[in-house]
Amino acid sequence: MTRKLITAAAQMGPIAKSETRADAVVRLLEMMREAKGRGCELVVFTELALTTFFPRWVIEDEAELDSYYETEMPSAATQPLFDEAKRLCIGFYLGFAELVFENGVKRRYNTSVLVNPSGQIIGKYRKVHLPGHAEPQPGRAFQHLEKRYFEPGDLGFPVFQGFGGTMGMAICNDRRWPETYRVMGLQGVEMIMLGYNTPFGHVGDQAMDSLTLFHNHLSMQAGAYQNATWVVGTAKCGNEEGSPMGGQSVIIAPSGEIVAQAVTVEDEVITAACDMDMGKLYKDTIFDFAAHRRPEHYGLIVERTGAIQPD
Ligand code: CDV
Repeated sequence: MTRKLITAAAQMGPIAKSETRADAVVRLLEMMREAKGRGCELVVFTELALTTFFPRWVIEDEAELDSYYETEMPSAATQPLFDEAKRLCIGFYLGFAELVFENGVKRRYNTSVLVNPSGQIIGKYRKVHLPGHAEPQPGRAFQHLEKRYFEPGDLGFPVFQGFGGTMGMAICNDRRWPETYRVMGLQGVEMIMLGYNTPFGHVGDQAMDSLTLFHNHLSMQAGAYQNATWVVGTAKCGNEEGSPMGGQSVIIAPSGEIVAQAVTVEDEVITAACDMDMGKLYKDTIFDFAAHRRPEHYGLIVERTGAIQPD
């Protein structure tokens, strides 16, 4: 019997600065219900799904900055998502800005949680690869100040047992780094869920920026194939406060093939019946890590070429 996980990526159009969390939650609930209506057991929301993408601005006022973060999950504003998930018996991945006090120190993370169909959090991840800058860059229409507003995640890349499989999480820029997938691949991951906010024109080089959507898919398809895992990539997209962001949310099979793709830059639910056993074929053959990976030789090659230092 195959393990089928009917999965949705709930792409989100822009969230205006003036929109409240309650407004965002209403939109997320609508997509959750649509996903359930299409038979889904899991819906993957995006990165920072509750507010506008605030790292595009310099925010000097601490109280204003804090207002973008969640200090508890669920909170009064997000509890309806948990209640509806339980009522509908559907799980979800949700990205949000997290503010915690640890030993009296204020810490900020770009975080996601995995919630099971009983409405319980079964996994938490904090974004490791933070793009952009800590200081505002002159001449940019929009800043990208993730390094200012978050610290790198301190939870590693754990996997979680749930939804009949081995589940992993990543957030946006993580998807460009092979380590993200490989660390979870080495733990036998079968589905990686990730949300992203990818502004066009981020690099400022026209040729590179014109490849934004290509690179989006390239990274996720390679990560899926090379680690024999499903990847669900969910965008926040469209023109948000004047900053255009890429869409093309996707569900990618362990073969590296895209099996569902969004066609708008608005709220849009895409779905796929994911065979969680599909990765096994790849894990048992071309990507049988035990048989074919040679980590003990990687250092030797590095030392001989002198190209880079081994970790
Ligand atoms: N939110 C992100 O991590 N965005 C980055 C952009 C800035 C390059 C991304 O990798 O899509």
